[in-house]
Amino acid sequence: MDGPRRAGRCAALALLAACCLARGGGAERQFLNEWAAEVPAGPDAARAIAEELDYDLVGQIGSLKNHYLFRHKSHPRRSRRSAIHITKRLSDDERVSWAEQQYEKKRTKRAAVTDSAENLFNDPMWNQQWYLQDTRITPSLPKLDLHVIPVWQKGITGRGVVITVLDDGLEWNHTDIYANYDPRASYDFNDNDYDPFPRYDPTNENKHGTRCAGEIAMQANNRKCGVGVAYNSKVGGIRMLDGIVTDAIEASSIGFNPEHVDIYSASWGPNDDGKTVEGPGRLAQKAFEYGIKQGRNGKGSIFVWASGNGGRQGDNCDCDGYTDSIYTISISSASQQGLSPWYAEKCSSTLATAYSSGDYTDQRITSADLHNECTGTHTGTSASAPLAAGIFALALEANPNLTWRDMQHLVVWTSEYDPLAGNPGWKKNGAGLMVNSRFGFGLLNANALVDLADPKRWKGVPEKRECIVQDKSFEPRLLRANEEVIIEIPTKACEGQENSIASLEHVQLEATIEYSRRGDLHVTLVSPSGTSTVLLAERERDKSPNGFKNWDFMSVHTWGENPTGTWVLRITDVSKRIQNEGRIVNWKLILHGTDIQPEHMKQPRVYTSYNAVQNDRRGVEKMTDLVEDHTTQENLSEKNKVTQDIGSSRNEAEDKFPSEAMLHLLRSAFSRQMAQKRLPKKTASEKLSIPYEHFYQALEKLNKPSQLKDSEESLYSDYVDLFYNAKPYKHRDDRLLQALVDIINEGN
Ligand SMILES: *[C@@H]1O[C@H](CO)[C@@H](O)[C@H](O)[C@H]1NC(C)=O
Ligand SMILES: *[C@@H]1O[C@H](CO)[C@@H](O)[C@H](O)[C@H]1NC(C)=O
Ligand SMILES: *[C@@H]1O[C@H](CO)[C@@H](O)[C@H](O)[C@H]1NC(C)=O
Ligand SMILES: [Ca+2]
Ligand SMILES: [Ca+2]
Ligand SMILES: [Ca+2]
Ligand SMILES: [Ca+2]
Repeated sequence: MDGPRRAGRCAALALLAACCLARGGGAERQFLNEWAAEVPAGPDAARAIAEELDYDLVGQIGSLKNHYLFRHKSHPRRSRRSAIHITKRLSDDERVSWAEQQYEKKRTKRAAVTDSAENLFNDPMWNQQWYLQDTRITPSLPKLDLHVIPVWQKGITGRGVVITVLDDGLEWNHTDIYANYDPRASYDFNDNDYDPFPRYDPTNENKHGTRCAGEIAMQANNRKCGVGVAYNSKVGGIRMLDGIVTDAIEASSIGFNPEHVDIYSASWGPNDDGKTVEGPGRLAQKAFEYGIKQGRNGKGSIFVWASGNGGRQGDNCDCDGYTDSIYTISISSASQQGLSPWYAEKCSSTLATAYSSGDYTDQRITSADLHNECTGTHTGTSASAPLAAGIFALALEANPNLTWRDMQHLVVWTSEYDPLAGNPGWKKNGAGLMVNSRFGFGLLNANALVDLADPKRWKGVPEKRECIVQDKSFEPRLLRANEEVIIEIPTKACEGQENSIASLEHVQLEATIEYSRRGDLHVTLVSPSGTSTVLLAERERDKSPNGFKNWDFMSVHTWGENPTGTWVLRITDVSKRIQNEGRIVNWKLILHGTDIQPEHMKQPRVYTSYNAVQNDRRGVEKMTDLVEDHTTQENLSEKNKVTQDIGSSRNEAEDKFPSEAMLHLLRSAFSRQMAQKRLPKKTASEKLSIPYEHFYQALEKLNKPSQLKDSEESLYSDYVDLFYNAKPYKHRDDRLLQALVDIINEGN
């Protein structure tokens, strides 16, 4: 009788699969090997009972006098049936006035009720927007979102703020976007007209811009798709990726109508193939500088940039001059599980993180889609940057006077370490800030950011200064494999000059390095406070002999530190390729910051548990948590065992050939993205004819590089090269995963 009612409720809440799965067998109880009993004679009697009847005495229950918890020594820890005979034996004892076996109390119900945001909007996909309102009720998932709802509840929804998406066009008449569409923030640089409407084609190649814009500004409460982060902001589209991209087109897009546009969101950049080193050309660089100086009537344009999806290709965003720029707020991704996804790139210029897709079982991002449709499968760092842009729009509504540097300081000071604490690579810098090359300063917290931006609270940061540290007598130094070059850089940070710096923002190392194999170089910089930052990490695929020519390696990891003292630059090559050689020709250290500490930094940053205030169910669901984690782990370890077995027992014959599933997977995924004639075989329209379980296995393997056979690795590599050669593709969505998701969706 309980079952149908619950089922009905599930449907009503549109929590569907997750809900009904979690409810499992409905009314079935899980009994524990614990009994509560009232023993009026007190603790000595309770101890005696425990002894005689084969229990451990756990102790008094809270502050309830004469109530004790007993744990049975031989009864199973959990069972579906109550142990009536044990209960009877206990309650029949004359020293016991009452006894009851303990069972697990489902807390999901209460949790669902306390999800007050659930019915905030009538948009059909609202309940899938887990990164805005956490609807997850699987206890093994952390309870997290971007804390946007509390901002909306203050009436801040992006009103009066203009954002434009630099991409492949915008389907502006989409009924979930149209009301917020701003023609003055829109242009088509591919066709040179004022209409950024995307070019339709059979593969819907140009869906990307519309999806990104939807994340920001989908209308709320219109019974269509979902809800944008800044659902009352104005959004435009710059069509610039659907054609030949030139420096001039980039510059025109970056510098489009900067008095009118507040925020530019870009989810593209140089190829994420793991071997490209490229930054903005002369014009694009000037456009950035112009926007920073003149945009928003001198307060500076806000440029939001996706940090890149080349993780699987061993790429690092330190070789991408757009995300590496001090003018862009570079955003990386975290999965629903609070983990760094497989496509994410590491580098020291990433400022913060927003949610996006992860493994294929993780939920993805909801948005508007081409042909007036909706999607629940937007992926990659592409999907993270627009969420950040939406959050910045909320901050600008709260305080339109924020400068581009105010925004970066706000991000640094309010992003959260706690929800991503389970990942490796965190360090505390000399200013007490937690930072990680995967996530920058952590997960964006919209509520904290907007609160701190409040004009009553935010004083604005002091004027920016720049101090350049050089060694005029430096002679080029030789670099070799298995050796390291250490350069000590003592500085007083321009003390006594008008550009002296006491509190750091960005640090750039501009260097020219010649080397026979660029991808083998590793560069670290240690600050006077002892913060060690990787400015360049190895890239296996980068065999280029071209080195770096006046490249700016940028780091935000020493933000807030005092730069006075000795910096240590260390260049190494641990590849064991002894033929490698080259030299560091020149370098300079560029310190950006302020002469006095910004007001908000005078008290140290206090890190609290991310969900201490809202959404915290960890206490409530502790018991269920344990159980869930237990099963999950068991299953995981079983899975691992299986994989390991396969791994260790694989023979040489197997090693030579990639699995059939892998082959199909690569062909199917890449065929849609490449010119058909360039494919290795006639596979373009080949139907996926492998069982789904194999398909998923292949996908899983691909996501975990360590499980790939050498032959599969090189096959993947060949496909990636073909892919990038066919068309320098600048989109920052996770092309492979996106293609696979599309295949699966079509299959169903
Ligand atoms: C949007 O414009 C396109 C191109 O003119 C048209 O085909 C489509 O029907 C329009 N969509 C809506 C929802 O009006
Ligand atoms: C923004 O700055 C202007 C000029 O300094 C001031 O008049 C205005 O009140 C400020 N607005 C807010 C919201 O602080
Ligand atoms: C985990 O394993 C248990 C026991 O082998 C099984 O009953 C359960 O369905 C599995 N759960 C999942 C999610 O696969
Ligand atoms: Ca056009
Ligand atoms: Ca909507
Ligand atoms: Ca990249
Ligand atoms: Ca940047």
